[in-house]
Amino acid sequence: MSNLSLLKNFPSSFIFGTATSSYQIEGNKYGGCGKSIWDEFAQRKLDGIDGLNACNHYEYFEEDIKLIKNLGFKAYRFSFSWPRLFPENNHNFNKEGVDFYQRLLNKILEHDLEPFPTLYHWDLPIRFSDIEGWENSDTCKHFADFSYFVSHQFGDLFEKIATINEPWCVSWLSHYLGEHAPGKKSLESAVSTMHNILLAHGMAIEALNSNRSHQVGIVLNNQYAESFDQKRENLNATKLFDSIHNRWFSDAIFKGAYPEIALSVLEKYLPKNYNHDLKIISNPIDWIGLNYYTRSIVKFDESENGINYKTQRGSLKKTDMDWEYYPEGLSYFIKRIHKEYNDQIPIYVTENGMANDDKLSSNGEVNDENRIEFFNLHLKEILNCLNEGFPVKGYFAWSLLDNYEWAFGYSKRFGLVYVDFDSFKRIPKKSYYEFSKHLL
Ligand code: IFM
Repeated sequence: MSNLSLLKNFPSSFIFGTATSSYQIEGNKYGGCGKSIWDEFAQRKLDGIDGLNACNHYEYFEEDIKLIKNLGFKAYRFSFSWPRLFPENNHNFNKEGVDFYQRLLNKILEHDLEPFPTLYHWDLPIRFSDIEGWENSDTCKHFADFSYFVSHQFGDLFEKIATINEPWCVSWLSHYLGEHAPGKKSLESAVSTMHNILLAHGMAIEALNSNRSHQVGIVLNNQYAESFDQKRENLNATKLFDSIHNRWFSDAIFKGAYPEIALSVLEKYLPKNYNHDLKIISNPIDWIGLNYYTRSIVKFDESENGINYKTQRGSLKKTDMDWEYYPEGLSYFIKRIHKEYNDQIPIYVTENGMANDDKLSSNGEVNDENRIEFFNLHLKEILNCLNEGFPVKGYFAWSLLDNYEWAFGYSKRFGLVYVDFDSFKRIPKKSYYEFSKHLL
């Protein structure tokens, strides 16, 4: 049986926290929240299973912050909901929404936790669909205004802030693979979004810092790319996958350029002035967030559009998402960021965790041994990185609560805390107690 006794070996300055996002937990039927692209996508593609109630964090947030404190954690990563703050249009803010985040931030600080807000975790207000959402660079300008607003309203209550959560999901997963809102399946749409979401990030840095000085970061989801075998065609396919999934975003942010191998296929869909935008995209950041979950096995697969690869799962132990446990990938990316991109940048593992088929037992407990094993394996990798001198500064478990897992609705449980979605009762799982046992 695994345990988390390795937690005692982390330096006291290391920040343990947990992460959530607005649409996944708040419940958009509360507090005057407006509709987002996810509400529309849920009606169209997910049989109406949406975030209307989610975990009702809007009403239960005080209990949730106490749960984080009682874990022994030091930080809370959450996101601001753009449609909650601007439900109707881009000019009139929702006072209830502003009050909510004010109360939330005050509660976080009252419990001596560090807030780690994110400006965008996928709930784009539905009105932007009229202008094709992130495919239109006007959305970037509106996002910069929104960023300024957040800094102006709440900027005295936090130091660090992330602009975008997982730009690959916002673009490729949502506009090429069609699995997330808005559910498009077009290479052209995906590439416009891959560029604009980064432009929005760069413009947000300027907007935030024009109000006051912040420590700004961005959160990238890196997925380890393993070639199916050593055949040249599969090795090349793996490089293409890596450059679209991972390097596109990190090269642009740190080097102000897109990787050649991805450009050879995607450049024709980029706007003419993309090199000019890359100067904004590569505005300096103060920290980088790394979300890490799994690896993909990559094979050559010829396609007319040049995306000549397909991915498959390997034979390693899997989570309830059918994602393989591959902890080695986490230290691989920590080292890669440090060695290939920026040896000064503080690295935060802003998400890591697993879906497990958790069941509430008759005595009211949730025994999620698998999750303890998963955390232990990944934390071991981080500890090794720390011992080798890599600047990893924090680790955020995904997630505090079981919540709305996007296209999977409420069927996948990622929480340290079990949620009964009818009564909103919160029940800490065994993994929760395992963290608190060693951290408190
Ligand atoms: O639930 C998501 C989260 O919103 C973004 N990162 C991955 C998590 C698990 O799929």
